Amino acid sequence: MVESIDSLVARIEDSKARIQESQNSLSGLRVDAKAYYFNPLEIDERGFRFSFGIASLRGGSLFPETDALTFDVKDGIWEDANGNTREGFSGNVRVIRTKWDLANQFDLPEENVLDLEMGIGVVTLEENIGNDGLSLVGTANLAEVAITEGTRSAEIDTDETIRVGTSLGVGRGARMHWDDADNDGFREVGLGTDVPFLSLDVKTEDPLRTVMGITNGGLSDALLPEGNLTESVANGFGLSIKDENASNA
Ligand SMILES: [Ca+2]
Ligand SMILES: [Ca+2]
Repeated sequence: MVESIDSLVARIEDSKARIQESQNSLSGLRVDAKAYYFNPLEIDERGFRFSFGIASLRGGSLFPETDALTFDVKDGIWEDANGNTREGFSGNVRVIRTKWDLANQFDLPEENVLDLEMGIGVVTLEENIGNDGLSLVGTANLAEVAITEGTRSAEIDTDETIRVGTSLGVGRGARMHWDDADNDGFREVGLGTDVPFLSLDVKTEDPLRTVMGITNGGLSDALLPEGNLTESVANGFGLSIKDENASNA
């Protein structure tokens, strides 16, 4: 029996779609794992870097970041695990540190962010700036724990996350954030600080809504109009905070 060209094409298209689907689900699980690694001093036009450790994992679905006895120094220009570029200096020592994706663990709706970070013996020295923000941090913690809660979705233009942590250690830190992690054209801008016993970072796609929420004890959100308020106000002045060229804009 000769199959009609139309049905053959339909079957090929169907197979292609299924292959793409399985590739997408696999790429979501891609894990960069290193064990007993030693990367000796590397010097080139981008700067210098060296790292070694017992175990380092990036990209797992439940534990996207885990380090066991790792030592990492970078100077110059580098790209981080999320594809962001930073320039400056970064030095990290981690006896044990992990991030647990609780939103994934408990099958929360996809837009929810709920991360728990835990570390023992963590030294952080950051003096760098990049496309996603800037960090000026010098901390040494015997133990640290932090929780991040909020939303992150290309379908939402008012995403907000807050990260609150506590630690037993010394040092200070300041951060500025301006990444657009969900590529929806609205940068998640914000500030962060580390002081003894407290670490705090706030990121928002709608700074005006966030500031009004903070100044009104969080009650205003239900009373405010939907959509990105900062953008609405900017539009009133003939301006826009949205990058229409972003891939999910
Ligand atoms: Ca968003
Ligand atoms: Ca965004």
